[in-house]
Amino acid sequence: MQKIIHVDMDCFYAAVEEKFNPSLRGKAVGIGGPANSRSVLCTANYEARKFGVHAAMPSSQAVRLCPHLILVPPHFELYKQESRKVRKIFERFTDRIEPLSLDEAYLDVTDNLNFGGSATLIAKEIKKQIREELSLTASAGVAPNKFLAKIASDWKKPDGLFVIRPEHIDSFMPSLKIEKIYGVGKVTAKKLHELGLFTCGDIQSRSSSEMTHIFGKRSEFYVDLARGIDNRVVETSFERKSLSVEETYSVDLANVEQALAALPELFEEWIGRMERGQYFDKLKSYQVKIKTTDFRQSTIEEAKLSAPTVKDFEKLLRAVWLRFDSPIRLLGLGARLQVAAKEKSSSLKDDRQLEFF
Ligand code: TTP
Ligand code: MG
Repeated sequence: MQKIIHVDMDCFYAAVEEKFNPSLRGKAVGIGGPANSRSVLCTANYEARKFGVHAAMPSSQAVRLCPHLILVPPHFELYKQESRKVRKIFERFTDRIEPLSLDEAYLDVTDNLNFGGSATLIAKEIKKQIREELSLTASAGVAPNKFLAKIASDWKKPDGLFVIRPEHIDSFMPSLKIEKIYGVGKVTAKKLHELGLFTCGDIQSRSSSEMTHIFGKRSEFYVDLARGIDNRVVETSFERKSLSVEETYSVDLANVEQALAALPELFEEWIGRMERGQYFDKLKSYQVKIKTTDFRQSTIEEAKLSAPTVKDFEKLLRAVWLRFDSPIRLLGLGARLQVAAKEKSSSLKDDRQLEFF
């Protein structure tokens, strides 16, 4: 039986800003550009969330909901620095750590026999050290697998600790909403609702052939998750080889001008993810991909070791456009990253590896 802790920092970027600027404490804070820009929030503190403000919301809308909201531009270097300190604390308890982003990681503490072998006591101690040494709060989930540990860390946010014991899984799962299942996004959830599936219990009650019909090849994985079973291991040596974002447009981009106009929004998303994952240090090249309305596709790539600008992407887009010079339905931006020589084969049951161009 594995013992997994999932730790997720509370309103991480906002909490770091409050830490270094105490005048923000107790006030509603959003991290993002000014309300008169087209910026969206990276996150908001819990004070602001009371007004319905949340991550990915346009700053302009956030200020309408919460007029006294203080908008702070993001300082990624600061978040990285605090993230590294959190990681150092984790390393006191295990070397089996899988970071998911700057503020979130799985820890496999199965082999840590201190604290009487109690993962719950380890989680308490981790939270305590983060609070005392870094003046930040984290929420932790303790469970026999990654899926349940992640659900648990979210259960009592902020500053929460929630434990799902093996003997409680069978009673815990049936009422759990399908939206909580790993990999089920808004679109899938909507489809499942239309089929009358709202909870993990609903999934459990359907026959396996019905579920195969719905989920296809990944059916077994999802049905297992709905029963609280997850055999994925904590991947300490996971290394991303590339990072891409792409968009399929409901209205085709008819000419290069329209494609260029669509580029900044994708660029924002791409750069945000590159920053959050600290991937610029490992950049080898950047790419633009297009797919035409008649499904021809092409990718153009340029070597670069420092962060490309939106202008750099524009240049590539103009160049790749000439290959077909016809309307496109899909535009993608990507990066190829350096990987260390030693590589471990990793489980395919992880969406992050299906994302490459
Ligand atoms: P989350 O853990 O999703 O959010 P959070 O830590 O701000 O709040 P919570 O207490 O609910 O965990 O994301 C971690 C950080 O990642 C967050 O502080 C900012 C950044 N982020 C973005 O930049 N854009 C986004 O859309 C999201 C969801 C997060
Ligand atoms: Mg968080």
